[in-house]
Amino acid sequence: MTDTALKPLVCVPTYNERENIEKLINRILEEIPFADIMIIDDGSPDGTGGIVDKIASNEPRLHCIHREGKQGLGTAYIAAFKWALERDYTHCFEMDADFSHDPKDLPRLLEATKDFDIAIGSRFYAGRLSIVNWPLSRLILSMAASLYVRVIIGIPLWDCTTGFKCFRRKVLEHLPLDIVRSEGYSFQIDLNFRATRMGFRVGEIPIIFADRTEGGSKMSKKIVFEAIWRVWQLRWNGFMEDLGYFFKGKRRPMPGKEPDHL
Ligand SMILES: Nc1nc2c(ncn2[C@@H]2O[C@H](COP(=O)(O)OP(=O)(O)OP(=O)(O)O)[C@@H](O)[C@H]2O)c(=O)[nH]1
Ligand SMILES: [Mg+2]
Repeated sequence: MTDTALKPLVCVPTYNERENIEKLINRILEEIPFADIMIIDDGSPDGTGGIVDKIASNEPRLHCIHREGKQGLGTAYIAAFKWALERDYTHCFEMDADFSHDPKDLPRLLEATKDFDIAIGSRFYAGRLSIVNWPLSRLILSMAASLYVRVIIGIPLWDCTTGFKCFRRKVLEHLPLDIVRSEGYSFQIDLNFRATRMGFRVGEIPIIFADRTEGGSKMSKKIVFEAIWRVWQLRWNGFMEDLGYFFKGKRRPMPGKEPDHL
């Protein structure tokens, strides 16, 4: 897809990714040269932010938000989305810096937003695994998380926690970014839940996901526990919202049924 009317922003949160960042920036710009990149660095002690600034001084497509201290993925993405909404970007990607997400898939996800409002890179679409090198424990955790989310809040997605996504601008304009508080896995679940309830079409595009080879994981027990209880909070919020619709005699938008209602 090389439509000149498209102006995507690839948002990449970083914390200690010095081994990956330069290579990743180059690969993204190779695959999707008409996109800009926004790195959101939380004061990485390994100097990732400084490396980005150095590259950005000669690369106008590269931008960086520097934040003080590790503040989590959720607020990092929200800062980047708000920055994009103040400008004329047509799409925003979410992407990890550790090469788990292949830059080659960026054009495929963008293409998929012709049919969907959010295209998500799915690691186990229709039950088919496409994961390279991941420890069995991580695989089970991720699949179990998606099943748990499907059962409790009923999002019709195979992979609810993936962090490789492309949003059409319209979605970000309507999501209540100021009230989303989720940080890790639950940030992905939260946005998927809110977007599907608003009637946006969320589509899964199979991708091959590889474990990181450089740098260390930031996955923690805190992130897992946050996801477990946040799902119940989302379900409760959804229930209260439905009660509101019921008493007002209104119908809430059906996922994918009224894509142009907003
Ligand atoms: N800005 C910012 N980036 C973060 C933070 N935590 C993680 N990241 C980045 O978010 C992306 C995903 O983090 P990972 O450590 O790969 O976490 P993960 O993918 O859940 O775990 P692994 O499978 O072990 O890699 C990477 O680009 C990280 O550098 C944070 O608190 N702030
Ligand atoms: Mg990772």
